[in-house]
Amino acid sequence: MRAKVRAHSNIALIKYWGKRDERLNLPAVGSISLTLSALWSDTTIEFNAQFERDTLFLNHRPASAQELERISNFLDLIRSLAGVHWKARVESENNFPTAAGLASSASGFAALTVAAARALKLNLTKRELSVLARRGSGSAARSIFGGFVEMHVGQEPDGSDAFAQQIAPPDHWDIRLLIGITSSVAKETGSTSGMNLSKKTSPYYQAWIDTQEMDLAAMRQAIKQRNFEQLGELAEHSCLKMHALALSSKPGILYWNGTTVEAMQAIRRLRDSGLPVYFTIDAGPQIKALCLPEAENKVRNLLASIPRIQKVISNKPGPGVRILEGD
Ligand code: 2P0
Repeated sequence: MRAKVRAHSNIALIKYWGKRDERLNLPAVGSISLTLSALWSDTTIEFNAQFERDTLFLNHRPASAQELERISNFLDLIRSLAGVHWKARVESENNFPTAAGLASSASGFAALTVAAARALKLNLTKRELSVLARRGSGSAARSIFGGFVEMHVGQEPDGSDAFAQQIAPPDHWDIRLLIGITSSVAKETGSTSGMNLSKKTSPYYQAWIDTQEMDLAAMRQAIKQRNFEQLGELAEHSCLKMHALALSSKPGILYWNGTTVEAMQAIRRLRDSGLPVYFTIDAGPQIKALCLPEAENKVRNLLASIPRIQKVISNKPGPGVRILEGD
């Protein structure tokens, strides 16, 4: 029983940071993201009665014991839904650098969820797949869908209403997100431990929770009305607010390097000259610039002119998960 699935990564425009339940991986806030056209994971899974244990290859290399344990625990959830005990062989490849703030867990867990469900012949809705993907990684729930996507915070203790949903399909609005790679070194503090520390120690945590709904409502409106200035201002604000939480944790978490800050300032200078361009940054040092198609070349040249930016990757709104092969 085998399947192969492609899932695209996503970047939050309104960020997720903090959990209300660690065991079920329930977010403390909703979030809104853009699925990315140029970054994806291809995941192949085979369940077989002959396999003695789960095995995992990431980008053609055997995974670490820690990575394997996370995947095995996640597969146990899907196996118990299907009433199957067979072990699996998983191969996953990203077409981009892993673990440096490029949301490899989002595309990886979304692809794994859909591949495993398909291979085990589970007939699940997109909403159910999203709930399941969330158990692997919060941001993965959003990568089930293409275009502009909202993750609902939910209220149920069992997490059944904490799922993602498409706000608008990719062709609703052609905006661009350019990623400037400032470093390909794995980050020191992962998102999960970072957000758990912020919840415990940041004096701003409650303010973050209290103001999120307002940002989500304004972002939904910006997307529906295709109001780029509103989208950009909100995305930059949510990014800085999330990083303020990280910085104000004890000990403080700083995801940026010098090049990240240089790029933030360069983007603001270009904006001051009259071009609508905004930044967002995840739990890592990469810079992401948001702009409209007519500004893409200027923004790409700007990022490429910053000496330590190694590579610029252009994205449009990308598609949702796709089954490439399935028995
Ligand atoms: C986001 N991030 O909304 C935020 C902004 C990073 C910065 O979701 O613990 O890997 O696996 O649920 O999904 C990255 O965190 O965290 C993330 P877990 P995840 O995209």
